[in-house]
Amino acid sequence: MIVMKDIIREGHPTLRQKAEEVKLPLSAEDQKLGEELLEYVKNSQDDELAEKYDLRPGVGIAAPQINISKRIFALHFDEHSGENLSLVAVNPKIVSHSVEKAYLSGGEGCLSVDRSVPGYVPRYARITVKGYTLTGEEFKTRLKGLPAIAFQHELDHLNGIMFYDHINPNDPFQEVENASPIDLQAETVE
Ligand code: SB7
Ligand code: NI
Repeated sequence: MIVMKDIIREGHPTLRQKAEEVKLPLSAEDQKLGEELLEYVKNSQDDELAEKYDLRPGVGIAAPQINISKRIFALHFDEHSGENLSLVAVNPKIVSHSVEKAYLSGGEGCLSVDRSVPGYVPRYARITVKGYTLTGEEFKTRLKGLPAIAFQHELDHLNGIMFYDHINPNDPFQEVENASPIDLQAETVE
């Protein structure tokens, strides 16, 4: 089971590497990795388990964050979030995207970043994505709203990119051209 001490933090070189493609069909080891990533995000969103194991809540986690430089991540939104998405993505890709952008008005956080970095993180508002599931089947789906933002945050981890790389350093809250804010009740999404 993944816990906070397994998660590497900014400054660790793995977070800046481009992760390796996963070989298909998935090895038993890579399948287990995907299952563990999904288990982490699910557990971290369960108040009791999060408290018991001292897990910081997150909607997603990518393999490089546990120092495994492979192209695999998990995303999970529980029923209460109003979203309905739970997936492990293997070798994920964005195949097309909107011109329009979106950003979370409260900014983004990251399990690998132990500080708050305020500012707008411009993302594509809508994306069509492709990848493989844990059982090696190809998937293709369209995402918008928070799931689209989260998918891009995780995909960035596979390419060595941190969310704050996208924040305008001179004016973190500068209006983003062609973008709609996404207002969530929660201040900062992690
Ligand atoms: C979308 C996704 C996240 C934060 C903000 C917007 C994921 C945060 C957890 N992670 O650090 C996963 O990489
Ligand atoms: Ni992150």
